[in-house]
Amino acid sequence: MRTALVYHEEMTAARLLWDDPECEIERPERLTAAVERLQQGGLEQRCLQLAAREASEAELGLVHSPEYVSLMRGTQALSTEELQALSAQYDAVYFHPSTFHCARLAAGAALQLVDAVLTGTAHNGLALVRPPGHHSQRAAANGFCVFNNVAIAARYAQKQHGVHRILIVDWDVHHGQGIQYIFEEDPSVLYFSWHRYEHGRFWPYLRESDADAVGLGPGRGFTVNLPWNQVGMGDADYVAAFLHVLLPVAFEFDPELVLISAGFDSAIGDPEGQMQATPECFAHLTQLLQVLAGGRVCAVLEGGYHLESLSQSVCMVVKALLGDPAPPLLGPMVPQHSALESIQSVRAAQAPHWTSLWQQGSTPTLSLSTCSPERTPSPVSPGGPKCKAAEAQTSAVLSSLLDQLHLSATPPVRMAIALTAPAAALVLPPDILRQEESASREETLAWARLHEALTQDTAFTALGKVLHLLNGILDGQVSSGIATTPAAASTLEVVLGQGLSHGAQRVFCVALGQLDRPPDLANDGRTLWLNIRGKEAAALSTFHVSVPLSGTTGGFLSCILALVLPLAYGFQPDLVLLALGPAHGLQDPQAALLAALLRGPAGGRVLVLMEQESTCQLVGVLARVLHGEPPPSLGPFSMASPDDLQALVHLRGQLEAQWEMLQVAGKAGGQG
Ligand code: Q9C
Ligand code: ZN
Repeated sequence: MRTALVYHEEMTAARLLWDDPECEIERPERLTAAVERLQQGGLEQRCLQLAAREASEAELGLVHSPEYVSLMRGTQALSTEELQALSAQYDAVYFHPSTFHCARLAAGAALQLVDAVLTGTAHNGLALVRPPGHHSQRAAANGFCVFNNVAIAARYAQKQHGVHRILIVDWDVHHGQGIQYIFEEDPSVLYFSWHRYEHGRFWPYLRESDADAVGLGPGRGFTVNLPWNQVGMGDADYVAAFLHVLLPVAFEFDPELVLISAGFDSAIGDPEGQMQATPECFAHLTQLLQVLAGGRVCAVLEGGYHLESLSQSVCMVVKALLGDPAPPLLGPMVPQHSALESIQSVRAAQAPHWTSLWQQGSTPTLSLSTCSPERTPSPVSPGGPKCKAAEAQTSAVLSSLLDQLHLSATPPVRMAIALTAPAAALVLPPDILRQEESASREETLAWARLHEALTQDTAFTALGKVLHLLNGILDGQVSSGIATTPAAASTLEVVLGQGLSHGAQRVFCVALGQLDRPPDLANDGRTLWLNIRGKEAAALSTFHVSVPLSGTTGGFLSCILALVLPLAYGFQPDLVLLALGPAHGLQDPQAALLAALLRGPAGGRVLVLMEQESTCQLVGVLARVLHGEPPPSLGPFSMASPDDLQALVHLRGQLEAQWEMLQVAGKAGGQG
């Protein structure tokens, strides 16, 4: 895993030379603060550090007019008064004698990053640049941006490296109208932007920033705008936007390269954005994008004006790029009504162009608390639907602070694997631990006694190893693990019991194949059980859900994005168990994608339990994704079947009142 970090100190040279309250936030300290924080966190040293080069004028010409490039070249020789006069020709722009040099370095840094990733020198990377780029247009500077770094990088990747489809994800809080204009007729570049919009009352006040701007001519459907109409959007809103809008479309598009217009003015504390998303959220957003394009993700800095928030968010993105598990999201995971309205409107506007958006929003008619024979318990705060007692909140805050102390440190071992039989054919990265140790005989016996199947020789040995692995995860020694066993069902039951009694507040259990929910499992909100298999879609209770396994890539993806991950992020487990039972029916790339995405919700704490006879191939694939490598491609996109869609809509209808991360509409009965 190699992550490139492209930077050049000379990009700190440009600065505002006169009084302008609108422009003064775009300061050199933005870069120095971020770089210092990366050094302090030991992150810079883990990256492949590259010094930015200047983009050539021919390269700038991939996007900008020759006249505009000449005009910018001329700024190097202007007096302060002349610079100020030229700046006034544009909206929210200032020039400095070093601006041209800095802006060429900024564009060049993006090109170098693309070169490193597309030649295989690095797997992914970040370019720390200023001036930013996404507002800049063919012949105009705008919004602190001079050259459109990301747009130039996209055209360069296509021309120099023969890349066909590129996804640009613009998570800056402003609309990158420059990128939109450059690619609006081009179906080879999918541009996604969310932005503070407030029904058009926020800068840059453009009608074409709204959700109904979808691109022009052959580019229709390849511009995806998600306008936020209120400030205060947070982690739940951002994750919901990715799960319900960006990722379905992105998988269907199947990009070969992902460019991120990585502005951090969309993070908490930023004076421009006024949003609430935590720095940790940006690790999750990055991780969610790393399952695309074979992990070829290039992030390029755009905005971000609160130095502390900016620096922390940058660190989170770099950690995620390096493959470290993302810290858990600890705030309430309930999207805001206004966010759901925005999600609904962009899904409606894009539905004609993307089959992956065809499942309709549904009316939450059947509430489980009224239709289920089982009582709906209050789950343990904060990980579940609606429990807002004041004391519970206070103790939850305290315990999550304590959790954070314990959980935020990255475990020394990222991935351990405990096999029942030696697998010589299994080739793994060297820092994956092959665990030989077992839990003590007493501990193992105490659990084995409760299950006939576990007293048998191999099953008992396997149980000892599984318990040791689980304890390592619960103690924060190991992040994730894989264990094999000849008795998956009983072992899973023991792991659940041990997990819940030794430190885990909530466990999310995803069971595939012939594995039933243990009959005596308490329905106390501490275990969320999801079965993927069979024919039936049913929510047997708020905490017991069954969904069929789809045969199509579209159906499988919808199941993960529209059901599994919303439940997982809404539940906020501190451990995920992924159990592959007999006849689980998953293809290797499907299992890999599921495992990669399940690293998110529980801070990377994933334990995979597999039947002993699972192939070496599957064990290896899962080990690598849990170690942080990108999953292999699912293969060509095929539409979800009507039955798949019906199952998901049915489950959403049953569950969305309790699990609000499932919602895709602001009002009952909305479509999209
Ligand atoms: N208070 C970037 O983030 N001023 N550019 C808006 C609203 C211009 C932002 C005024 C903001 C430009 C790259
Ligand atoms: Zn911005």
